[in-house]
Amino acid sequence: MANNAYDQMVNDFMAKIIAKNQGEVEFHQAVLEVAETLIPFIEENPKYKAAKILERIAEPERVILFRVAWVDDKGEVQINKGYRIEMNSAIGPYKGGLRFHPTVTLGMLKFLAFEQVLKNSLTTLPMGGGKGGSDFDPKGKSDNEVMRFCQSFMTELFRHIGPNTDVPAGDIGVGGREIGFLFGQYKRLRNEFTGVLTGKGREWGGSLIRPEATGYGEVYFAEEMLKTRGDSMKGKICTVSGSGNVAQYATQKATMLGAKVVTLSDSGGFIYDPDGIDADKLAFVMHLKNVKRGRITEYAEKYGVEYFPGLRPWGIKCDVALPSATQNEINEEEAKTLIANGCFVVSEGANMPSTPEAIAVYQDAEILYGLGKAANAGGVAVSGLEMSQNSLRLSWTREEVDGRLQVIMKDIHAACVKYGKRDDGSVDYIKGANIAGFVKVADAMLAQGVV
Ligand code: NDP
Ligand code: 2IT
Repeated sequence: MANNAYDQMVNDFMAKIIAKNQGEVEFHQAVLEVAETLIPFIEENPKYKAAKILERIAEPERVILFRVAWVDDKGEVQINKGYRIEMNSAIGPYKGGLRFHPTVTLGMLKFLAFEQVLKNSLTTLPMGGGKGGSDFDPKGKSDNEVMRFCQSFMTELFRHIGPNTDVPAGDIGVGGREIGFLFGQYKRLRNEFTGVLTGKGREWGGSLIRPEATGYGEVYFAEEMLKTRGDSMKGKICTVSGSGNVAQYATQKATMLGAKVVTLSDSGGFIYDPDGIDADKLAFVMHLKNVKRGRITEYAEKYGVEYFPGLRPWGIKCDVALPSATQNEINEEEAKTLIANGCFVVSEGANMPSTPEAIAVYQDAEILYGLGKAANAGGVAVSGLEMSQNSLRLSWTREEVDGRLQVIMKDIHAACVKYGKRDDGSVDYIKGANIAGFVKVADAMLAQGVV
C-alpha cells in the first residue's frame, strides 16, 4: 500500500483519538508515534484489524480518579487529585509507576500508561500496564507532610490494587521514601504483607538493583546499540539531563563503562563539568538530591564549574545523550544542535523526552536512537523481578539481578532488531519496539476475546 494511504489511515485514527480524549496532548503524542508504526503492520496482519486491537489498547480498561485531602504542617487542609490508570491487563496485572508532580494531569498519566503497556510487554515478563499519581508537589514539603499525603492517597488507592491486580512503583517525585509511606499504609489497611508495590526497601521486600535499574538499563541499551556499529561506551562523552533516580544511576553506569558524563540538570538549570562527574562527585549529588533535597546549582558552587540557569544541557558537545528528566525535554532545535555537535547516540531514560520533531531530526541523521519504551524498560523489568522474588519469598543477589537485567536489555534490543531492521541493515528502533511490544499484547487480547 502507498505511504500516503497509510498517512490517511493514521490521520483518520488520530482524529477519533483526539475527539474522544480532548485536550490530552501528551496522550495524543504518544498514540500518534505508535499508530504511525503500527497501522502499516496491522494492515499486513488483518486479524488485529478485525478485532480492533489498536482502538482497544488506546482506551484504558479503567480510570480511577479521587480526592486526596490532607493537613499540612500549619494545620491547613490541602486537597490534591489522585489518579490510577489501569490501562491493559492482557498479559499480567497492571504495573507502572506513580508520579507526584504539580503538572500531573489525566492526559499525562494516560500517555505514560499507554507507553507502559508496550514497554512492559517488551521486558519479556508477565506485566500489564498502568500509571498513576497526583498533582501533589513534594518539593519543599516536610517528611511528615509527605507521609500524611501518602497515607491519604493510599487510603483510597488500596481498594483498587493488590499483588495480583495492580502493582504501582515510583516515578518522578516518588522514590524510596514515598514507597515506604505508601506501603506502610497499605499494610495497615489490608492487614497483610504482600508485594503490592515495587521499589521497596531491601529489608522489607525490595530487590537489590531496583534503584539502579532504569539508569543502568538505559546505558546497557546504549551499549547494545553501539555494538551494532562495532563501538562501545568506552571513551564517550555523555550529556545527562535530570539529577534524580534515573540520571544518577545512568551517570554511574556510564562512568563504570569508561565514558565521561559532563552534565546533570534539574528544573532550575544544568551544570557542566568538563572533567567528568566521577564516583566522588556523584556521591555528592546523591546526598544533595536524595537526602538534603537541594538544587543542582550547589554542585557548581562545590566544584567550581559552570551553572546555566533556565537551560537544558543539549548545547554541550557530546557523543551520547542520555535524557533522564522528563517528557518533551529535547525539541527540534536542540536535536539539531546535538547532531551538529557530533552526537550519534540518544538513549532515553525518561519517558517521551524527545518531541516528534526532534525524533524526525534523529531519523534523518540516522543516529542510534533508543526510544524510552525500549531504553528505559530496565526499571520496570527489575520491578517484575522484585514481584517474582516476593512471590518466592526469596531475595536474589546483586549479581543475579544485574545479570538478569543485562539479559533483558539485550533481549529488548534483539526484539527491536527483529521487527525494526531496515533493508540497509540499520535498525528503526521505534518500529521495532512498537511492533514487538504490540504483538504479545495483541495476541493475548485475541485469545481472551472481546473484553
Ligand atoms: P526523579 O523525581 O527522581 O527525578 C526527576 C528529575 O528530573 C529531577 O532532577 C527533576 O528536577 C527533573 N525534572 C522533573 N520534571 C521536570 C521538568 N518538568 N522540567 C525540568 N526538569 C524536570 O524521577 P526519576 O529519575 O525517577 O524519573 C525521571 C524520568 O525517568 C521520568 O521521565 C520518568 O518517567 C522516567 N522513568 C523512571 C523510571 C524509574 O524507575 N524511576 C523508570 C522508567 C522511566 P527537579 O527536582 O528540579 O524537579
Ligand atoms: O516509567 C516506568 O517504567 C516507571 N516509572 C517504573 C514502573 C515500575 O513499575 O517499576
